[in-house]
Amino acid sequence: MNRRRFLSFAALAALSPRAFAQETPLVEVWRSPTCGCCGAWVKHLQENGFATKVHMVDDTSAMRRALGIPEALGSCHTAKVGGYAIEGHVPASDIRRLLAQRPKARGLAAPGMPAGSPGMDLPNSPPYEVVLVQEDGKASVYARHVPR
Ligand SMILES: [Cu+2]
Repeated sequence: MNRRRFLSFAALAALSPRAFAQETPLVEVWRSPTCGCCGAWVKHLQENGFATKVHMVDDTSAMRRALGIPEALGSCHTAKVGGYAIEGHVPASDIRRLLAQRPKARGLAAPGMPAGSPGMDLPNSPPYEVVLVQEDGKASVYARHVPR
């Protein structure tokens, strides 16, 4: 192996575990056993290349509080990925953008259970917003989605 070839091989070897981790981040989800739409959201994540680990709990509010998501922005399930909180039916594409941009924030939330969001699939739903929960707990619009 010549020197240049060796260097590029070494660079690849150094990079690849990280690249792999970025491609299949693990999303830890807390949901209740009776929540059907929660299961549909987990399936949406899996279909979009996320690894998932689901914890069944009777009440997700304790985890929501622990992750710093205000109750007013709450939804039916709470999740954690790459040091961020993900509350509710946030689309996988928003989570990918969050992990790529890594803003200083607590995480993302789709407050309530917006019709037309992943796992809440309903045709002809009105647009809904995903918010960025900032470090001080305030929310700003992160993405606006128009369900098809
Ligand atoms: Cu739901």
